[in-house]
Amino acid sequence: MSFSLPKLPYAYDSLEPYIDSQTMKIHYNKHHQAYTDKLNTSLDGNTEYRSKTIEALLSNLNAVPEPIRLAVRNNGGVYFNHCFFWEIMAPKAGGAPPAGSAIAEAIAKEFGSFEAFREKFSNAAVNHFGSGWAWLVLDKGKLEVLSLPNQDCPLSIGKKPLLCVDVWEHAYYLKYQNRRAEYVKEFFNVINWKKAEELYQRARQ
Ligand code: MN3
Repeated sequence: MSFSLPKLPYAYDSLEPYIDSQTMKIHYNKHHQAYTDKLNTSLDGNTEYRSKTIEALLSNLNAVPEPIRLAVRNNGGVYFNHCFFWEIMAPKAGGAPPAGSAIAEAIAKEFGSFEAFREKFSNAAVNHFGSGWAWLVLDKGKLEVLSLPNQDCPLSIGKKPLLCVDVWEHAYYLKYQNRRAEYVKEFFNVINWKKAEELYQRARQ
């Protein structure tokens, strides 16, 4: 058993023009593949951990032997984050979550409106210093927007991920160069709210 690159749920060019085909190809085939390989390598001496789910590993890092804990946190976190990121985007998606959906109602309740949420999430992504990710998570039944540095994953701090955007430069530089704010604005055109709704329904149980 080992961790493998998940199947991309759409074609490389299907998130155009918001996420370009070349970025998708490199991000998925090169970056995510390399993270997957590193995760497996970091478990070479502890192969029993390869049969656990990545969620189980990241949710309980203290159960991972100390000598490989940091490597699992980093390589496992970045492996999971990318698996999650591909799923939370979709072609012909984006906009606001469907009216009446549980996540739409929760967003309105927590942030006041979808627009207020969009602003908060976008600010978290744009203003995050250096590499990392912005997230919408469920924490003890409450929605929260946060950003985490580098490879860190909300599962490792007890929060349930519902949405994320990768703000490492490799995620946007080919198309947007230094214009992270424009990338984040366009990201809203590819958010898979159907998936986010499924995750929210599961997370709040
Ligand atoms: Mn990335």
